[in-house]
Amino acid sequence: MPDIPTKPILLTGASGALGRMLARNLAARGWSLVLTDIVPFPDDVPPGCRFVTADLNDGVAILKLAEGCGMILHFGGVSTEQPFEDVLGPNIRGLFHIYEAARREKARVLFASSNHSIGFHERSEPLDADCQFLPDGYYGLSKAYGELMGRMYWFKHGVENVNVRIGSCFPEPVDARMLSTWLSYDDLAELCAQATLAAATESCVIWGASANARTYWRADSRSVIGWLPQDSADPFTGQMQARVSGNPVQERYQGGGYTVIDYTRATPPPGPMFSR
Ligand code: 15L
Repeated sequence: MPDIPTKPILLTGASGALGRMLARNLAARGWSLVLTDIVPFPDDVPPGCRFVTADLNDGVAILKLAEGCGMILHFGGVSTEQPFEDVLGPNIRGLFHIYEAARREKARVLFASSNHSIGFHERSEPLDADCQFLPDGYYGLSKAYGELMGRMYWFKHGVENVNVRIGSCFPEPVDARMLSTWLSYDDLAELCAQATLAAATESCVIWGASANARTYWRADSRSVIGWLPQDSADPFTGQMQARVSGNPVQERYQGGGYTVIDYTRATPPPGPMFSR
């Protein structure tokens, strides 16, 4: 398996925390990257990369950026819970532009999905990647839509896609929930590299979490790309296990703090919605 892709990679959301880390990591492997974001790239552009400012709402700009690329690492768009109207353009229309570009270029897509597409599953309920979507807000709903769009483009147009349901990708876990959901930067970078280099992926879903003993998540398609996380939140258990919110709704569900944003129920539902 060659370890340098034959075609350049388009990385969206390049100016965000994960985009900057991936740009640095993948460029250091000698990869050629087209970086894009709606805001300027805050660092020096790494060797072998070029940066172009673009809005995901602009379909023509996205088609142009993707020209000649064999892979789109899609980290762009709204990355936290926001009002519906703010999510709509970047995450719904923008994703359509990404998939149309992939279709034209015969490129593969890695979609940075999120645990918030399934955030209203109970923490006590271990999930396989084929579980029901249970979004915990407009952001999570846009991620469920993104995964489904990938499925549609695979079956209808043969566009391969790897949907990474990211838990919490930060330099270190910062609370007790992240002892279950944490994904290290190195594990994410390796996942992106292997998703790019894999011979074939079809349309698949991988839990984006390191090897955490307290994980909520089980079976997924990681073997399709040969990815095995090397890091773990376990060494942070002592420091983090007492860092809980005290909010029973937040502590009940996998999506944590996102589940209680604009939460208006007087009483929570009785038990797990789906038993798997
Ligand atoms: C996400 O999807 C967000 O992008 C990130 O900022 C975190 O909030 C993360 O989920 C999480 O659930 O910890």
